[in-house]
Amino acid sequence: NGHGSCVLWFTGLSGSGKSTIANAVSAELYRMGINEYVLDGDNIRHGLNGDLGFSEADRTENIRRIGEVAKLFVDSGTIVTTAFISPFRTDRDQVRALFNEGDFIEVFVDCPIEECERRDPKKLYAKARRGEIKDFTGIDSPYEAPARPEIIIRSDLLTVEKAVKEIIAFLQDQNFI
Ligand code: GGZ
Repeated sequence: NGHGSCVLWFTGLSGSGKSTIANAVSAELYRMGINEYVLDGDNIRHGLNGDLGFSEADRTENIRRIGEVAKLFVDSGTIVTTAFISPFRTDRDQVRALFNEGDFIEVFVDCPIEECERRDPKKLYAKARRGEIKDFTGIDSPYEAPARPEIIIRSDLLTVEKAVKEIIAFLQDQNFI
């Protein structure tokens, strides 16, 4: 139906709003009649990557597999959105290298950790602070912010609607839709 395919690769801290914004973008693409799909923890970490935890090596393998799956979706003509912390720059860059120039769109959901921790929807930051979760991103495991993301969403300053508009405008500007 006459649109291009690409991956919108969301990256950011737990609680930054990646999944919320990714799902809202996908819902809007669906309304526009575009083939879209969301990869997130619900359909990947519980299934394909159910054998992986949160060590550095497991996160790297998590992201590698998700990159390969995203590539299959892009090959099938789908606009795929992914919502994973993907904390390591080299892992994200290796995924980028799987795609044609321009087809990997890194969306940095930039939210100060203080705000993520204040939201703490699943009370995971509180658990990490109490030492009940080890290797929690931003607490005792690193997050490497992208150096040159295609899109930066300050999710503490923008509504979800405004974030969606900005991302859809980017896709239109790049002639994907
Ligand atoms: C970070 C963790 C951890 C640790 C469980 N560190 O807010 P959430 O719950 O829904 O999102 C987090 C999710 C992160 O999984 P990802 O696959 O996105 O991570 S990565 O890209 O780094 O592989 C959080 C939950 O899993 N969670 N333990 N230790 N987040």
